[in-house]
Amino acid sequence: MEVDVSAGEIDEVASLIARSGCTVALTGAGVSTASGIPDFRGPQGVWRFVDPEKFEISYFHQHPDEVWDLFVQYLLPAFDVKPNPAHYALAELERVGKLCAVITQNVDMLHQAAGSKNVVELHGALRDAVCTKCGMRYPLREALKWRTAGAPRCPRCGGVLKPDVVFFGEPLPQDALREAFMLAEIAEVFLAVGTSLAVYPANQLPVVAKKRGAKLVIINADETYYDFFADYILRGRVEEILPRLVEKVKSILF
Ligand code: CNA
Repeated sequence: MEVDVSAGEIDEVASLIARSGCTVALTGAGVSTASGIPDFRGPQGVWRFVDPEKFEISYFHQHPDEVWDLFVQYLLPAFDVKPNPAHYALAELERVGKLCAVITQNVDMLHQAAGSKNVVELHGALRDAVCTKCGMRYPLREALKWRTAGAPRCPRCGGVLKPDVVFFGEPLPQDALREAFMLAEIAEVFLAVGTSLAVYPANQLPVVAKKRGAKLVIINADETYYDFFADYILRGRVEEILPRLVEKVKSILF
């Protein structure tokens, strides 16, 4: 992995952002690896250890106890982690009026913890657990207390609870999806940050943005599925690149 993005590349992208009326960021699991949450497809990602099929919604319904155990093992660390410089840099970019929104595929809520206000959560969040039978919602932390092993059950009807995140094969929350595509349409600069851009339909957002005239900037440690489509590729660690980029934007503005 190359980590040395040149000052010239940072300057060019910073000046685009400083001049743009609306920059939008799409983030993925790579934004949170520096906080200690593994991604899915990176070199140390969860797919090295777990068959992705186990995060299919049909698999969850057949084997809820096994999936909850995996979930606790791999995604629960997300409860006790803190935002890293990448999250803080995006929050700062919004604070200085140069980021319209963060659209995130992450479920860890770290953008909000870092101070970002306009966050669109495309794949749900580790906030609630929802009953698959009666639809009742409970704070996920509470639900975890009721569980010894396997899946927690609904105290009201005994149904299996499901973490309120989007599994493969499930529809995305419609409001979030609509808002995300609307943002992609109005973006003048679109940053795809810490995402492999493998997952549909999130990976169509940069395509829509670019077709509508936005400059597409990909910031990621490894190649992504849409590198061929980008105007700029900043290859390296987001927690290093984003703070540099945002400092440069501020130095242009103020
Ligand atoms: P992904 O497919 O795992 O891709 C992550 C990308 O980030 C990879 O290309 C990595 O090379 C890259 N990467 C990892 N660390 C860094 C870093 N420090 N700096 C720069 N690049 C880095 O994940 P996507 O987000 O693209 O896929 C979408 C899935 C992942 C969504 O459904 C998420 O819910 C899911 N996910 C979320 C979390 C989270 O909430 N933190 C964790 C794991 C998976």
